[in-house]
Amino acid sequence: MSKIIVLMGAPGAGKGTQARLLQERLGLPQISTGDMLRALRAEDIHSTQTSGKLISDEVVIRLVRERTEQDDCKHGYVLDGFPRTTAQAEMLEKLAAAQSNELIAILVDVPTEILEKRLTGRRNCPVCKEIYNAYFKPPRVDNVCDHHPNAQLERRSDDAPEKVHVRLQTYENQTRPVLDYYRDSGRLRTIDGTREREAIYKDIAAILNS
Ligand code: G5P
Ligand code: MG
Repeated sequence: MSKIIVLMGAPGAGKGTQARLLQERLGLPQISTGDMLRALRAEDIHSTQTSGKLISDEVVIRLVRERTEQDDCKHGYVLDGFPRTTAQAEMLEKLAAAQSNELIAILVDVPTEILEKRLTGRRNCPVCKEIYNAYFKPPRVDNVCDHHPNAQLERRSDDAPEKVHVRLQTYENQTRPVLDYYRDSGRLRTIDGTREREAIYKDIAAILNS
């Protein structure tokens, strides 16, 4: 039975960082609804993302359904940033059943005070998508990717301090109930997300092997 790994966690918890490692090392495709929505380059979606609020369930559910039908998802996949509402979680149950996939939810747990610095300090390489942090993981040369000397790092529009606040609140109001849902059905594993990324990866790999 293939696995659907649902990486849960507040904005800035490290879902994207860990999903990228799982993709590189285990070959499991990373399905990041945030990245997919940004790639659409649609003005209304972009402005909602920038505001820190959620895109409609209908749009996001359609994206996930279409993406998971592709061949590379046959042997499982990693969801990063989905589900974020109870309606999305219900849709995922149906999808998992139809695909005969087992679902494991892993919460990468990080306190709010740390999240704020992680988000406002975050910078991404536009070429390889490597994630840096001005405070915790700066590139060797200021604002330039270590792997792409011609690439200036970019900052997400929703990483501005006032947007970060809205995102954290949206998470509390709309995504917390999803955590409760997985916890109540005995499928939520929680790991301490305040450590180094390799230590966190090790815990995730151990959960997947158990
Ligand atoms: P996204 O794109 O899903 P968020 O807000 O959930 O955005 P975000 O900000 O992408 O989540 P992350 O992926 O959890 O955070 O974290 P990350 O990028 O890997 O790491 C964040 C920072 O922490 C970086 O600076 C990194 O260096 C540092 N860091 C990472 N790991 C570690 C570690 O182990 N140790 C240390 N010390 N530091 C670390 O969603 C964006 C928007 O898209 C829409 C919404 O509008 C949303 O606001 N959207 C959806 N709308 C509706 N439904 C959905 N399902 C939607 N999905 C996206
Ligand atoms: Mg992310």
